[in-house]
Amino acid sequence: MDLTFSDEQQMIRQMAREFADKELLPTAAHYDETQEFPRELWQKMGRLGLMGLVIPEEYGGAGADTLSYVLALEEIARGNPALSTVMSVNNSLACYGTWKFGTEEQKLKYLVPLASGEKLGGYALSEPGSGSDAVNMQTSARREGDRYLLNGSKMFITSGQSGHVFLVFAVTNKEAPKPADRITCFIVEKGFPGFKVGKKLDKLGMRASDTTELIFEDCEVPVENVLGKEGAGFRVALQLLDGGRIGIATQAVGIGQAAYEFGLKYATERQQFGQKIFDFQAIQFMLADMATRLEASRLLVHRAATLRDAGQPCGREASMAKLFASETAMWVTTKAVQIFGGYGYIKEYPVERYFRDAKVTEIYEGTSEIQRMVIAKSLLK
Ligand code: COS
Repeated sequence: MDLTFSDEQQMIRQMAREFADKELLPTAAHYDETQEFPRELWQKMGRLGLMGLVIPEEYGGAGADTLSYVLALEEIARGNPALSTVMSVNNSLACYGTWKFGTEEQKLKYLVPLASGEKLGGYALSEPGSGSDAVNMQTSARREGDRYLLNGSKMFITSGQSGHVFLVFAVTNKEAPKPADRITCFIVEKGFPGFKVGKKLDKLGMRASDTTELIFEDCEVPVENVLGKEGAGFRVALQLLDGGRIGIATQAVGIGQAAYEFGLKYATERQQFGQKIFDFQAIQFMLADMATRLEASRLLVHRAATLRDAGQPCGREASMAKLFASETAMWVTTKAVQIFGGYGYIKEYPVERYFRDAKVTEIYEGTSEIQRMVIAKSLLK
């Protein structure tokens, strides 16, 4: 029983759950195998309002709250984790960033199509030489008249191939004494002259979501496409990651939940030594720990989302949720593979895929080590 959720929140979760059961679970293995982006499924998600859940309806979104968003995102992650990456990046970073920091013109031009699912958005912060140390980026932007010229490259960009619009961070003033003041955020369309998509990366997991390098060679970006103020880009990046990390934590819960459910079902079917393996206490204890750790992760996610809905700072809680939920997802999927034994190690069964998909939740939008740094820093405040 969900005593804490409103009717609307439960309705949104139910809608996402039905979509995941009907359309995502049966097809996820296929898209993992082919590494093909499920364009039609993404379009359906757009029509269901899942690509701009917290964005007001006047800007093409569903006008829901963050708690509804995480309830829906968990279901999508359970069905197809790669599509939950696409959903999370579009919602938490591209849409939320344009809504929070954009001008009215930027919202009408970019947010409306991104939130309604007509176009797909991405977030380009990391570079080949700067991941955790994001402020040390090399991509530069120099102003020439009414445009900026961007030069450099971005790495590990979700939806690099299938996406249309990206929030790109670049150094505009490398002399600024504080490194954070050197960076500006730009809204960059794929069609802008000098924008090139690099090679698609062959990943361990999340294979239905394309990840690429982006290359900028005197890429022409109009001055009206600066998002927020010049020199404020690094703060924009970190503020967006606070929300993004709630999304990744949610995704980790969905991945873990799927692996747990498959493990539980298998344990009640598989016979060894003349009984169901669930009847062995070793397996029961594994499943009990899996269920408990998942519930704890979920509560951390819901707490971070609730704080955000209340307009309170939630950076620390987002980092705690991401740290705990991603390490839980890795632990739970490892146990799920163990319950399946040899069958857990082959592609005919889904748990090896969730195990592979889980790993990146400990890495992207801030590694577990970065989350611990953020949390540790907050302890002294
Ligand atoms: N929201 C808004 N502003 C923030 C912020 C947040 N969550 N965190 C820090 N800031 C501000 C700081 O207040 C500071 O501004 P002032 O100088 O005006 O006070 C500025 O940003 C820079 O802060 P600082 O230099 O202290 O950086 P931090 O120590 O806060 O952050 C880490 C350093 C390493 C934690 C940060 O760079 C980080 O999160 N790195 C990981 C990046 C990442 O997740 N990469 C993956 C990319 S997406 S796949």
